[in-house]
Amino acid sequence: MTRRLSSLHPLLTSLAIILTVAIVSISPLAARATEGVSVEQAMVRAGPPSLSTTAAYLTLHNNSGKNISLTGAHSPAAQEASLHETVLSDGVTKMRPVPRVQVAAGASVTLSPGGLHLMLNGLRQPLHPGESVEIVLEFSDGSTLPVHAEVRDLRDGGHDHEHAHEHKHEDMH
Ligand SMILES: [Cu+2]
Repeated sequence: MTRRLSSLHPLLTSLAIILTVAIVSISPLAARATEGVSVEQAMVRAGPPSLSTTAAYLTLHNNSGKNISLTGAHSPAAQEASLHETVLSDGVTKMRPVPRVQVAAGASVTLSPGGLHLMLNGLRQPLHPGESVEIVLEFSDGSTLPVHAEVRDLRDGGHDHEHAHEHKHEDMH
């Protein structure tokens, strides 16, 4: 897959360090549909209108006989999407880019608050609870899988780590 640096929106300059590591092509791939992989519980975190970055969560089921990896995503709702992981390091919650998330044959992997997630950077419009956001998942075999994620207000359900995570996105330089 060709990886290239797209022009960065000024609001995203603080995320440049992340993006240079975890850049994902924003060009939709003319790829075949993913076979044998299903998605459940796809959701996107709602936020205030000023929010330019948010996270998406979902559960992947690999019903096929082959291992496959989620390698990225794109969405019409955001300028960029990338795979991230929230980790606790020396008592501080940080997030870091993840190049791929393997889903072994017959296995399931959940992207959830406080762990693996999809970052949506450069939101094109505010996301309101109840709306649906299309996210196209990209896999290691070159296939893609479009999913519809429901926008949910997850702020009240988050714990301290997740709040720290949200702030980290805003404060990262
Ligand atoms: Cu993140």
